[in-house]
Amino acid sequence: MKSINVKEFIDTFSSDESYTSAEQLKNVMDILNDVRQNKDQALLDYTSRFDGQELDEIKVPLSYLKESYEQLDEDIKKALVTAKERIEAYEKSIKYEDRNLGEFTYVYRPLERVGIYVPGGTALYPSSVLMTVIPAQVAGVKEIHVTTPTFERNNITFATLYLLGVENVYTVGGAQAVAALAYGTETIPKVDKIAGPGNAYVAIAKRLVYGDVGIDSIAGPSEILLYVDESSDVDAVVYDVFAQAEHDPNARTFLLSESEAFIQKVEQRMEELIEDQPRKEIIKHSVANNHYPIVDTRENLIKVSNYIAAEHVSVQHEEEDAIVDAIDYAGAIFKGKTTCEAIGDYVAGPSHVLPTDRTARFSHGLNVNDFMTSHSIISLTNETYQSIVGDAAIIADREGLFAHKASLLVRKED
Ligand code: HSO
Ligand code: ZN
Repeated sequence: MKSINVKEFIDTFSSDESYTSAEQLKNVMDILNDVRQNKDQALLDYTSRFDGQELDEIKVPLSYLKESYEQLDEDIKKALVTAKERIEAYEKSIKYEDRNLGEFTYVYRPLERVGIYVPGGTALYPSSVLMTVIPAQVAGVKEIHVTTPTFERNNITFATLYLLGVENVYTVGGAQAVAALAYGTETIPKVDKIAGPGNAYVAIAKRLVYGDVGIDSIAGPSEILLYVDESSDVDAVVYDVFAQAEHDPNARTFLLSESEAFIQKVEQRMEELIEDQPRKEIIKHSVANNHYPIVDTRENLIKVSNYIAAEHVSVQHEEEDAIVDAIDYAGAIFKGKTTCEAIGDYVAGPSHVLPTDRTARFSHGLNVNDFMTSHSIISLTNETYQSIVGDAAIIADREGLFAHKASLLVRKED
């Protein structure tokens, strides 16, 4: 076990998850340009080249979505409905509303057309469909277009999209999917904003198209910071570490405690349980390279937690209130020994699309308000206008913008 001192940790911890090589950048730029020029044909070519699938068309027939849903077992149908209802209720409860402030009104409007990227390929994530599409639906987005590198005719991603009533689904993944949503093809329309997690190429493509189109965030590998003490349940903590680690060999786990003895217990139990994990190869790789047990004082651990601003922070500690209060930056905080991170992945309510790789210092988890835009309506009374127009005119004069000054003064009453 490596137990790290905080100062040392902050000085030496460098996060290079978002590092993009010049070669990767060039590959993605070539894909973006190709899709921009050759549209659907480029999508079909990449799907054949990268995914080994010869498709005649990109759009998934509605009948495929429907048959996928109909073939689900009752238990998973029920589970998806539970998740859907809880996620909807949460998003409705946090949705911004217009604010009437007298001479000003601040209004929120749903985006017109959004693109959602749903990961596919090696694993299917119906939960990511729920966690991205529902916030957009609650916002009132008029058109939702989903791309996913998923080809199997009957699959749970299609089934979940059917449950949510999404009809515009395209079997295209990677940077080419982002390009299609950003610039439009014969089949896929250009959208206003792209949301949803994807692999490194999707992340690079999202960075590059930003400005032509809005994006939610740049997703990196998943991460958790656990704050534990002698009162925590050793096995529960171990499974929380494994639950993150099994996502990705690059997933990161930070295990913070004031008690060296407790950390040692967890580390030992990890060794005992790791061999029985079905995804042990990924877990071992992740734990070997990206697992950080840290022992220090409360004050220092809070500093480290705010520095890392982890995607998930799980506080399983006798003094959970004080610790949670002291944490300023996190994608989401899971408070208490029962509310584990995995419940948030599926059914708790808030979206599991959260900022990674220290980006929670300046951004937040995906939610209904990311699918809305806002503007102010300014409508001054004549009395207010007359009381401030002189000041505006003086500033216009000093800026040398004389038409501005005239526009102001032409309305001034003597
Ligand atoms: N923990 C992942 C989301 C996920 N987990 C999906 C299971 N399925 C990122 O927050
Ligand atoms: Zn997860």
